[in-house]
Amino acid sequence: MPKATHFTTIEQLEADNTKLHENGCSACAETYEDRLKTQTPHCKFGEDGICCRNCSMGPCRITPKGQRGICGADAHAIAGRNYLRAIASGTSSHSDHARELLHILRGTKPEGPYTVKDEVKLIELATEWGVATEGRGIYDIAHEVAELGLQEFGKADGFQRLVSRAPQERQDVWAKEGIMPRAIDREVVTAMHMTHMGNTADAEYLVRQGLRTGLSNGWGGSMLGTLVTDIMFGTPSVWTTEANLGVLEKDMVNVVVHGHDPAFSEILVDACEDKSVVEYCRSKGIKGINVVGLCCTANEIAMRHGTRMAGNFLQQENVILTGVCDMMCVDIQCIFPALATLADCFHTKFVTSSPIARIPGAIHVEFHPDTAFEQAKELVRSAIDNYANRIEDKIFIPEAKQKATVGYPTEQIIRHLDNVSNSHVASETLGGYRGVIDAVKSGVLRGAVAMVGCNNPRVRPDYSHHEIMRELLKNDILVVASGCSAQVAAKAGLANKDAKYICGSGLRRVCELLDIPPILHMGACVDISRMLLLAAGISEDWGIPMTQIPVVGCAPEWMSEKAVSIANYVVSSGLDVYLGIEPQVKGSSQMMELITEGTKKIVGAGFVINTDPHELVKSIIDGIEAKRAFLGI
Ligand code: SF4
Ligand code: MSK
Repeated sequence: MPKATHFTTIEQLEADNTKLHENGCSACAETYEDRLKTQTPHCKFGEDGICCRNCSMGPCRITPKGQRGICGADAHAIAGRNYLRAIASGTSSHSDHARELLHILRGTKPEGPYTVKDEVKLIELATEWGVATEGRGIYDIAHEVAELGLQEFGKADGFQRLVSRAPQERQDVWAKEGIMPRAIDREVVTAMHMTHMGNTADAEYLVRQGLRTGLSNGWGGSMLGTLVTDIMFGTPSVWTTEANLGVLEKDMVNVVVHGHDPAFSEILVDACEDKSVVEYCRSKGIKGINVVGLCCTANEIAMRHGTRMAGNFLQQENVILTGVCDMMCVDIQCIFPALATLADCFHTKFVTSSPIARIPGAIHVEFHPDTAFEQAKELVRSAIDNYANRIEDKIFIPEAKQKATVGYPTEQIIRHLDNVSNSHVASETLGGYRGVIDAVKSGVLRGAVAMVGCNNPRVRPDYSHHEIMRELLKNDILVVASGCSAQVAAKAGLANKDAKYICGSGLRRVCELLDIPPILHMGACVDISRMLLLAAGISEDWGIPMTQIPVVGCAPEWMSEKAVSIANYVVSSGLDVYLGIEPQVKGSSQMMELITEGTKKIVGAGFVINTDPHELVKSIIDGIEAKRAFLGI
C-alpha cells in the first residue's frame, strides 16, 4: 500500500508554484497571479451577467434604479443573451477545431504527412453514413467521409448525423422539445441572431437555444473532432507516462506543445524523433530532445504516444518560469497571450502556428498540412539551437512528478469493464456494458462521475478537483476524467494504479480485477463526446433512460466558454452537471431557476451549483444515491 507521500498534495504543488513565482519575479516576469490582483474584485455586473453591449445605445447595466436597458431588455433577457453567446462561442471553438481536422482528412494520402491510422474506425463511420466501402481504396473512402463530415457544418436541411448514436429516448425528447441539433453553423448563427438587439428577450427560449447549440457541439462538432482525430492519428490506447513540471529535463532540449489541435502536435512529436533531427541535437553535444505536452494537447499526445504531461491550464506560465523551456509551440485555445511577454523574460522561443490564434510578440509559423513535417523539423532544430541560450541562474525545475496510466477511450473502457462481474455478455464484441451495470446494480460500484473542465484562479487552483476526486473514490464511485481535470488526477498520482488504495473496498476490487486506475483518463476536453457514448451505451444496455443511470458530470473549476457549451450538451443528454464556479447569470433569478430546475422539465437534468467543493461532492454523492434509490438498487 503506498504511503501518503506517494501522492502529490495541493500544498506541494502550491509550494513549487511559489518558488517558481519568486524565480520569475527575479527575472521581471509577471504571471496570472499578479494580474489577478489587479482584476480583483471583479466587475459585479459582469459576474452577474447583467451588462449588455449588444448595441451602441448602450452599454446598459441593470441596477436597482435602472431595471431595464434603454431598449427595455431586463436582467433575464440580458443574462440569458450573454449566456447563449457563451455557448455559441464554445460550440464554435470545438466545432471549428473539428472542421480543420476534416479538411486535413480530406487531404490525407498514403505518403503523408497525414495518413489514415485507424482504418477500422473509418470503415465503421463510412458504413454508418452509407458511404460505399467495397472495393474502394481507404483514401477514397476517407475523402468522401471528410466531405460528408464537412457538410454537417452548413447543410441546409436535416439534423446532425451523429445524433443517431444517442439512445432513442433522448432523440425523442430532443425532437419533442424542438432542440434536435441542425447544422452546427446554423445553431451558432441562430444563437447569435437571437441575441442581436431587438430579438429574443424571453430567457426560456434563450436557454432552449443554448441546449440545442450545445447539442450541435456534443453530438456534432466535438464528436466529429474526436472521430476524425482517432481515424488520422489512431484510437488511443493505454500508456504509462508521467505528469507535472518534473518531466522537464535540465540536460535535454525541452520542446513544449500546448493547445488542442493534435494535427500540429502529432507532427511535432514525429519531428522530435526524426533521425536527422536527433543527430543534429547530438552534434551539439546535447543528450536528447524532450517533447512534453501542456493542457489538452498533452492529453492528446499522452494517449497516443505516452508523451509526458507538463501540466494543465494554469501551469502554462510555470513551464516558462522553469527557465528550461527551449521552445513552446502553441496551436489553438486556452493559450495565455501573456506567454509571449513572459517568454521574453527568459530564453524561450514562443511559436504560434494557427491563423485562429495570433499573439503579438510570438514567432508565427503558419502550419500547412503539405509542408507540416519539414516545418516541424525546422522548428525543433531552432529549439536545439536555443538550448545554448539558457540563463543558468534563472533555472528552477520542481522535482514533483507522478506516474499516470492514461488512454481510456470508450472502446478501451468497454474492453476492461466487460469483465467486471464475469457476466461476459457480448464479450466478443465491443458494447458489452453488462459487467459495469451488474457492478453498479450490486452496489460494488455506486456510480460514476465524469470529472471535466479547467482550473481557475477564482478559486484555489486544482483544489476542488482534487478534493472531489478523492472523496468520490472513497465512496466507490468510479471517475472518468478529461481535459485539465484529468491532469489534476495525473499530477496528484490519482491516475496511477496504486490509487486503488485510497478507494472504497468495492472500487478497489474493481481496480484490482481489471488492473485499472480508479480514475480513467479519457482525453482532451473535445473528447467529452467519448463520455456521452459511454453513458449512452450504459443506458441502452441497462434499458433505462440516460436521466436514470447513476452517472453525472462535474466541472468544479470550469472557466472557458467551451465548458458552458459542454455543460449544456451533457445536461441535454440527461446527465446532471455539478458546477463549482457559478455561471455568470446570477443577476437574473429567472436564469438561475432555468438552468438549475427549468431544464429538468425540458431534458430531465440540470445544473447543481455550489462553490464549496466539500458540499459539492456531498451533493454529487447524494444525487447518485437518489438515482439508485429511484431504481430500487
Ligand atoms: Fe442596452 Fe438594449 Fe442595446 Fe443591450 S441591446 S446595449 S440593453 S439598448
Ligand atoms: S484545456 S478548456 S482549460 S479543460 Fe482543454 Fe483545460 Fe478547460 Fe482549456
